[in-house]
Amino acid sequence: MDLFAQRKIYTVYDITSEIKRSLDKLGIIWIQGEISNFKRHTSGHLYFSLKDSRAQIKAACFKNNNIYLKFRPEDGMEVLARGRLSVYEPRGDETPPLLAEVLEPSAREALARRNAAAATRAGDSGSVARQRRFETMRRNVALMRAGGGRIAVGTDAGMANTFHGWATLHELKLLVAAGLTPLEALVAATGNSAKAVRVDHDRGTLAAGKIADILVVAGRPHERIDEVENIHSVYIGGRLVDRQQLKAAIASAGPHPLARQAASERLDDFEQESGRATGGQLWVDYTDNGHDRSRLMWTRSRRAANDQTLLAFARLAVKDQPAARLTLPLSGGGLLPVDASGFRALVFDVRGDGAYRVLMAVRGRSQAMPLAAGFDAGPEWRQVVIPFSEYRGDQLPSSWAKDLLNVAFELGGPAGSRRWLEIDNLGFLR
Ligand SMILES: [Ca+2]
Repeated sequence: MDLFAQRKIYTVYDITSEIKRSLDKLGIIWIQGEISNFKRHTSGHLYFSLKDSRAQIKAACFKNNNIYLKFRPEDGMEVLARGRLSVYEPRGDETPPLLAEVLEPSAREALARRNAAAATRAGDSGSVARQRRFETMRRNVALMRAGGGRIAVGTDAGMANTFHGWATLHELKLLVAAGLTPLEALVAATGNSAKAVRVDHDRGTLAAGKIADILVVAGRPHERIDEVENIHSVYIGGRLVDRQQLKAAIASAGPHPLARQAASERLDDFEQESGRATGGQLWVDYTDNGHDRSRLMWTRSRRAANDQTLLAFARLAVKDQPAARLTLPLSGGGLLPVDASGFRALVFDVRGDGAYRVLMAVRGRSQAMPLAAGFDAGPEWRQVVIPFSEYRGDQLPSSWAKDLLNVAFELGGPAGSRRWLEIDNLGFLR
């Protein structure tokens, strides 16, 4: 066998071009990292490196791009850079591979700066009081640990001025500063948290049969808690999360490309013992706001033996256009859009006392401008079919049925009036 015949030999130019082509294929990318070796050249171009705990890459932001920067980049600042990776053939390894067109402070950096500005505004007395309170909390943690108390880390969601997710990691560091060992801090945020909210049967520890929501960290956070931030990979329900794609989606200006779910034909027949809809969602009520607001009462009712319905009564407020609504999110939590484009109509059985509206919320549209269609209901049960073509709304995109978030039944009417509505067998029709 002639080994030499199989050996492909590149010229320097060819291989450099090959690298360039591979990099071009990546297209526009976003990179998050910390600025180091920052230099502003007399030409106006910016040169720096972006680094994290394990790697760094050289970058440049040319004058025509950086004149629009709304902040002063400096060493140690965490930023998001948008640009292309490239190589300039005549000077291969001398040119920075990352050519940044856009530079912006990372969300965490922006929040830290806003908080620092707020602390300055609050003045010294405010920050002294805050420090004293923080010191008390730190001592309490140490006392609880010494007393054998079990310490659990709660959620940071809903806490104003915290960067959700990262704030929890930061809390682990604070627990260690308060006297916990790094391992105890990790247990506080995993096994102990799960026990505290009684979900330890399927969460909190790694074991066969438990839900695989796993954060893989590069390093030894049980010895050095700082390393808990070196996130290597994230699994949700056993599936690897594509973090690059997620970061790019978060950084993009448009709506996030959330995966759509296929709509199911049957939405709710009101027979589930849990009280949830057929797909597991919870119905949500809404009434207008204000001093005199509409009241809405709703419950399961019985249509026949083994056949239940949803029965609603409303007493409408004395105001213009009072309204009470019952809303069914089409996916759990109403977050993921649902694709109902394979269907042609909404169908349901209904009884009532007059005219009503069905509203549909579409992703990317304000909830204040839902699609609407009217229907009538009398004292006897009847089936109502509302073709998608009957829904009306301003600037309606033709593909709206691909992006549905929820369906709502609205009980409206004259100020101060009383309405009722009973529905069953709600679904989509092919
Ligand atoms: Ca039923």
